[in-house]
Amino acid sequence: MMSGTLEAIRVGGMRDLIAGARALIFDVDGTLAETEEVHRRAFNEAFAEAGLTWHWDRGTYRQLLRVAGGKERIRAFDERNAIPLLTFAEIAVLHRAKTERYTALVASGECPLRPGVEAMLAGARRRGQRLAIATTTTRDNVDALLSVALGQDLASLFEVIAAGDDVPRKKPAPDIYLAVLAQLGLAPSDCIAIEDSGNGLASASRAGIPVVITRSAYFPDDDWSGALLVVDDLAEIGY
Ligand code: XBP
Ligand code: MG
Repeated sequence: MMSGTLEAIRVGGMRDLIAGARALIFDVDGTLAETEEVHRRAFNEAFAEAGLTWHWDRGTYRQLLRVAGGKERIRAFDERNAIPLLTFAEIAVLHRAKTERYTALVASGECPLRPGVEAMLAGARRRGQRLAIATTTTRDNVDALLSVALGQDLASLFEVIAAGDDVPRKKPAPDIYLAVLAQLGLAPSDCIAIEDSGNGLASASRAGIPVVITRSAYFPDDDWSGALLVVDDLAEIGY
């Protein structure tokens, strides 16, 4: 049998499995939209506004993305200096400025949804599947993206949104997914997580949730061991 036919059968079988889940739990950055270039721009504009000489190019940002969470990322970068420049409190102020910049950029339409996302959400609504979000990013960023890229109607479909500092430990720790499961009142096996990064795969997997990976610009080839399915984008699954 041609490999293409096998591939079509495999993805088709997974489509039914995904459609049969009681809830779909979406990551945000890199999954709903390719947001990380806008995050990177917002970080750099906040650094300049604060009078810092820091500038994160794509290569530096790709390395720093291994650290989930903007505040934690800034601290990891600052700690490369023999004597870090910023206190935790100063990092928090800088990160709030970055978030304001990011939400303004998202509001101007900088982050369209990735292919297949809207169709998957509409399909979930038709099937009566519950929807949730489990993300490392800041809640303000989620609200900005959902309202601009999805509109209030589809945004209101997300019954549970767990974000950023809602939990003590960010991805790859399972905390954010465990928080979503608790709020949904569902078992891990009732759900499917949709993620774009190795940190996200580890976080959902440690919570016992099967994971579909939609590869993103900053994470084209992480270690996807243990993923249920890996696609280039959700349009491949097709709803
Ligand atoms: C991705 C992250 C976030 C963003 C930046 O989140 O790790 O830190 O890069 O957003 P996810 P903040 O893929 O889990 O959606 O600066 O608000 O953290
Ligand atoms: Mg992500």
